[in-house]
Amino acid sequence: MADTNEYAATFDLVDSDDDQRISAGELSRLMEVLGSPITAEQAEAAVRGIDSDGDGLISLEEFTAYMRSAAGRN
Ligand SMILES: [Ca+2]
Ligand SMILES: [Ca+2]
Repeated sequence: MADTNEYAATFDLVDSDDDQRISAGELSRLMEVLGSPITAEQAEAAVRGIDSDGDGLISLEEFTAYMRSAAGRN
């Protein structure tokens, strides 16, 4: 069982325009839906923290790496 697929389902939910990248805007919409709205600055900072290749967007690969390290922390 590849846990990439488990994260891919979450990734697809967040990626509302289906371009296979999560933008700061999509992240900010997600947080609003989850009931914890964040500012555009906070969303951009969060994307920067997850974006390892510096293109300003979160790919599934970057998202998976982030979720794995976040899961390993607790
Ligand atoms: Ca997207
Ligand atoms: Ca990236």
